Amino acid sequence: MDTLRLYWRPGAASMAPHAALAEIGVDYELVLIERDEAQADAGYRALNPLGVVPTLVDGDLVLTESAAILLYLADRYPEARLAPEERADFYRWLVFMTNTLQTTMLRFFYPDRYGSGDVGAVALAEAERHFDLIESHLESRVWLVGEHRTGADLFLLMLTRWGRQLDTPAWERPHLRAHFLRTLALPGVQRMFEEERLELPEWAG
Ligand SMILES: N[C@@H](CCC(=O)N[C@@H](CS)C(=O)NCC(=O)O)C(=O)O
Repeated sequence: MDTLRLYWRPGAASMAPHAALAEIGVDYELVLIERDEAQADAGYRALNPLGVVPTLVDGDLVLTESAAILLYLADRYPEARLAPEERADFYRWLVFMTNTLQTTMLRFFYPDRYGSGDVGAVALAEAERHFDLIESHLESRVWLVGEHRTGADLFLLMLTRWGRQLDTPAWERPHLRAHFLRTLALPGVQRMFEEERLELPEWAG
């Protein structure tokens, strides 16, 4: 069987699939793609036409989009329980995160790509509202969906970390902070943080 290969960059949208691979415990190979390299490298763009990370290669399969990679890994390795048995809420939160919050964060990080005007400021306010919604959902929950950690929690950890750059950092919300710490303690997440050499905030060290 071929080793799974993940094209990645530290702290990027590859964080969640990277943590998922480590949580599964399967062998994987990491291929670092620098920001400028991704756009310029025709070989990489043959795998990922937009020249972004992540891309997962599993034998003949080439898969882009971080949420799709999580869903694929959840199906391929059911014993890792990356998806709960009841799928509806899992789909809802994962799609909300990738389709709504993640795209808002990208507008916040790269306002120039989205036209003129107050793109960044509007995205900032929107992202704050999205994190508030997740915060209230987490009020009575340990994990985002179901009774154990799923791929949705790995995705949320990634976005909570991205949200450290907002005016009110996402993890200043108490339930989001508790969720971040809980998810951070997972062995696969610890391994991903080490492999990506990501710094932790002081309160999480
Ligand atoms: N929706 C995509 C977004 C991927 C994405 O935008 N990745 C960023 C890093 S977070 C990237 O590679 N950007 C490089 C660039 O835009 O030049 C996914 O979730 O996989």
